[in-house]
Formats: sequence, structure tokens, C-alpha cells
Amino acid sequence: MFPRILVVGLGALGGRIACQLAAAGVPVMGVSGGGAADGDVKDLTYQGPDGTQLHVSIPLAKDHHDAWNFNPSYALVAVKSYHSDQVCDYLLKALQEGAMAVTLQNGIGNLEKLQRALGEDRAAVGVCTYGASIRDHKVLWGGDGEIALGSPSGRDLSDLARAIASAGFNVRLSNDPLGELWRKAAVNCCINPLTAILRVPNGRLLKSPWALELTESVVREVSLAARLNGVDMDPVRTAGTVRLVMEATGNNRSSMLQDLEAGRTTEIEALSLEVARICTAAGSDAPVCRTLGLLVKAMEELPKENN
Ligand code: KPL
Repeated sequence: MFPRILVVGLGALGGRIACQLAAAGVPVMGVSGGGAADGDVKDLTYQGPDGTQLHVSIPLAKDHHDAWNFNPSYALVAVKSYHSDQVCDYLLKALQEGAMAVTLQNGIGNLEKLQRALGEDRAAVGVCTYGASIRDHKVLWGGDGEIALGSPSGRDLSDLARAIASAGFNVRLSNDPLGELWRKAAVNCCINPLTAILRVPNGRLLKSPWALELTESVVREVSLAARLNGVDMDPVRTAGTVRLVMEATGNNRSSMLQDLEAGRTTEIEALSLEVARICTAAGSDAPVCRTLGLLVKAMEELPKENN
């Protein structure tokens, strides 16, 4: 028997995960957007790499009472990082005692927010390098990667790993969740702003020596910020991981590029600009991350037709 899973945020990644879990027979309930739903169910279609489609109807939690009554063992959090505070308030009311929240989000600081809201023992990470996008109300495959699950307090997540693996994802249990988070932050600090500024799919960056040179500087800066947070990250190995993700999600348009194209706020504050803030606060600097971050902020402000 699989654990019951609440998927909070049914955007591209949350939608893909919810769809694949439900199709595999895992009991799933969804929470869309800010937590308020229009109907009782959400019909989701996910189109895989070979064009095959999964169609599922996922029950929606209209409010936190529905989620509480569903009694999930896990909430997978897949909302934008700037909605984390709102989601913490929601989960405090929606989760029964002992249920855990697992952040699949991009960005630095999401785990800490969940830990503060629910307690250290009830927050975990699911570092995810899968790609997805939404077109014409359909969730589209955007590349495969892995989901590394880890609980800083050492809680056993193997039942969650089994459920996610049954849905066709590569899952790994990690005893270094903070290292996983920082390596993923490096991936996103490289791929997301560069693809958003250059307006190219992820794999295109591999063809540009200039973009790859920038990537190496970004990885060095993220490694410094990680070290300032007590996490040792090997810049050479991490740059290799970044290139692997560029390749595996080659045709995907990063979430930041998708956000800019749709006129939405991006997650740059929790990525490049957070790295710059951490380094500056320690008397150091992260000039490349800061510049990329400010460029993306300036692009957010441009009228949509220019984006
Ligand atoms: O996390 C992603 C994102 O776009 O936000 C990657 C893994 C880079 C896929 O595009």
C-alpha cells in the first residue's frame, strides 16, 4: 500500500508528478495555486517524450479541511519559492500530526521555512532535476533526471521513495539533503537565468563557450555561499552536474524562461540574488550571480510584449 500524498502546486512540475503518481495508483490529492480550488477535481493530461498521454482526474482540496480529512502522510511542495510562506501557513492547518512536507522547489531557504513552521522533524527535501512545461492545458515532458529524497532529521522516507518510483521516476534516498539542495541551487543559478536572458532551451547553453564560462563562475560563487552555510561543494564536480542536467533537459525551456514568457515573477530572488546576499553579508561578493540576478529582475519589469 502506498502512502497518501498531497501535491501542493499543480504547475508544470507538480502537475507532472501528480499525474504520474495518480496514474500509478498512488492516492493523490492536489492543491492548486494559493490553496483555493474552483472545482472538486482537476483533469490533468501529461504527455510523455514519445507523445503518449496520461489522463487523470485528481481530487482537489478546496480548503485545508479537505486536505486534513484526506490525511496525507506527505505533502510534496511544488509551488514557486515566493509562495513558501503562504504554503507553510496552509500546511500547518492541513497536515495531521506526524505528516511530513517535502520541498521539491527551486531556491534557497524553502526547507528552513518548512522546518520553522512544522518542526525540524517534519520537513524534508526532494531535490528534483526533471523538466516539464505546460502548453494548451497539457503538461509536457521536458527531460528526465532524478529525485533525491532526504530528511535532515534522519526520518525514513523509503515508503515515499517507493511510491514515487512506482510512478516511473528515478528516486534515490540521500543522507546529505543539504548538499543535494546546494548542488541543485547551483544547477538553477546557472541554467535558469542564462536560459531566461538568452531565451534558449537548456541544452543550447552547452553549445556556447561563453555561457559555459559564465556557468563556471556561477558555480564557484554558489560553492562559496554553500560553504558560508556549512556545506562543502566541489565546484568541478558540480559544474559537471550542471552540464549533465543541461543535456538531460536539453529541449526544455527552464521554469524561469517560462515564467518570463508568461509575464510571471521569477524565482531569481531565491536563487542568484540570494547567493549574492549570502556572500555580501559575509563580507565577500558574488558579482556574476548578482549581475545575472539584476538582469532578470529588469526583464521581469519589461512589458510582456518585450519578453
Ligand atoms: O529545475 C529546472 C527548472 O527549469 O527550474 C531544471 C531542472 C533546470 C529543468 O529545466
